Amino acid sequence: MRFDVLTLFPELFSSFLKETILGRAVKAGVVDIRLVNIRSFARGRHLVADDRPFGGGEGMVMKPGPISRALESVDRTKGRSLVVLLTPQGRTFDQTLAWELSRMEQVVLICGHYEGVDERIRASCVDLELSIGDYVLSGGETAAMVVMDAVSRLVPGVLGGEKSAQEDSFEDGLLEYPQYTRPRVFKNQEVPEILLSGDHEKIRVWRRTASLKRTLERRPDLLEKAKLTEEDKRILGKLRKKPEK
Ligand code: 9D3
Repeated sequence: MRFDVLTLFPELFSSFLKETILGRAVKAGVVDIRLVNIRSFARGRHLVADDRPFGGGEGMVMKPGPISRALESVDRTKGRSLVVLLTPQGRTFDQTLAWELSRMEQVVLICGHYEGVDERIRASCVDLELSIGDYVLSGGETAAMVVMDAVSRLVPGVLGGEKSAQEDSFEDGLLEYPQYTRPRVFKNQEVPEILLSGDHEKIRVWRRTASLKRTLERRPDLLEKAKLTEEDKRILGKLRKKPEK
């Protein structure tokens, strides 16, 4: 899997790439990340990459030329490749999209900044526009990190394989059950007795029930798309009748 990140601020990525799982995946050669500085494709003595909006208004817009030339500098001849523009107007990124992107050989991420990118880039070069959620960021760089983090851990060989990624919360569409470690008592709160019992079947049912309860209480919207077994449906029925349990 290869990511090409087009940005005006490549330095923002350095600690992210050094300190995360992604950094390890890069070292292991499973993921390749190339940072392309858009500014180095700008022209003139001042390498200007942004300009005032036609029609007037606040802020600056990223010029199409530098982004277009940066994109042309990226080798896109080696397999399935997708050009993604990170923008507040995009489709909201989620785990389903993360799986789809993980099946690409190459994802080119264009990070906008200022008020955004000249519309003609979107129209002529972009395959997919992505937002990471309904809040205002100052640019696409942090969004690109979010996308690379979520996608790369699904690539076989990154996290210890697809298997562990599949076991995660959101893969069955439910929230995770609560986790505990030592000590057994912390600030007067005890670890649920059942987790110390050694009865693996009881623990499994307790955890599944806790997952379903949390999802019902906090994210009932997730239950509509969740992969539920007959056992889950039975547990949910009980929880809906006795929500205090
Ligand atoms: C406050 C400025 N806005 C109103 C005129 C428009 C605006 C322009 C550029 C708002 C945010 C941005 C920068 N954001 C991104 O590039 C971005 C983003 C985001 O802000 N939220 C969620 N996902 C993404 S992906 C890229």
